[in-house]
Amino acid sequence: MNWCSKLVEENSSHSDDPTLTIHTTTDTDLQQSSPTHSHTAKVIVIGEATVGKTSLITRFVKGIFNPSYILTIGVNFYVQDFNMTDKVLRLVIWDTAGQERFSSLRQLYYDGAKGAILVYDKTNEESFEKLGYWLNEIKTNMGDVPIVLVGNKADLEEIITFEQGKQFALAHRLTFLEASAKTGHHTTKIFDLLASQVSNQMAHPY
Ligand SMILES: Nc1nc2c(ncn2[C@@H]2O[C@H](COP(=O)(O)OP(=O)(O)OP(=O)(O)O)[C@@H](O)[C@H]2O)c(=O)[nH]1
Ligand SMILES: [Mg+2]
Repeated sequence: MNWCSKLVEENSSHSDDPTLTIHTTTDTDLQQSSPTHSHTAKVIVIGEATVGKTSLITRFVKGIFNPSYILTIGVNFYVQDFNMTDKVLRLVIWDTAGQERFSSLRQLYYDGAKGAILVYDKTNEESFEKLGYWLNEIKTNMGDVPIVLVGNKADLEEIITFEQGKQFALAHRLTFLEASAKTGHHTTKIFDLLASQVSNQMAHPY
């Protein structure tokens, strides 16, 4: 499966709520980018603050890594097209804020989402222990959607082992990958897998 590497565009549009900054893509940009796309689905990237959600997305869509921490305020979103065998699937990827102060926006994150990337940080035990909480949030608010579990920061000395991540994934029937936004390890694969699972689910919803 290939994916179109072009990030369509990230424009800012501000709502009245100062905590909610949504980066949007104009209709014209979308049409110019891929007039043939046949399906669109919203997916979310979720998990504790600082686990690397924004870094994984920007590594994937822009091919860059920023070592500084710039917290996500509210939500950002990105658009990416995936060439499936029979169609082009457009994923609108919502980059959510992990910090607790943005929890009032959570419902907005979940509404209408068709899949999730659930991220923890291999060097941060608490981010792994909170996975059950996030999984419950996803299942309660989104139902039985495809979920890819990602143990990020695989380039650093680990606290959470591959085996621990795998056991959690097996217990909850999740797809599992370890990745590094810094080196790019598995970053494309994460999104390809989710796109493929979302596409299958859309074709066979029951
Ligand atoms: N070494 C290393 N650092 C990483 C990796 N991914 C992210 N980081 C760093 O971890 C910090 C937090 O990354 P972000 O991507 O901003 O984290 P986030 O999950 O989006 O955080 P919130 O927006 O607050 O929810 C930044 O300093 C990143 O540079 C990685 O794979 N390896
Ligand atoms: Mg972020």
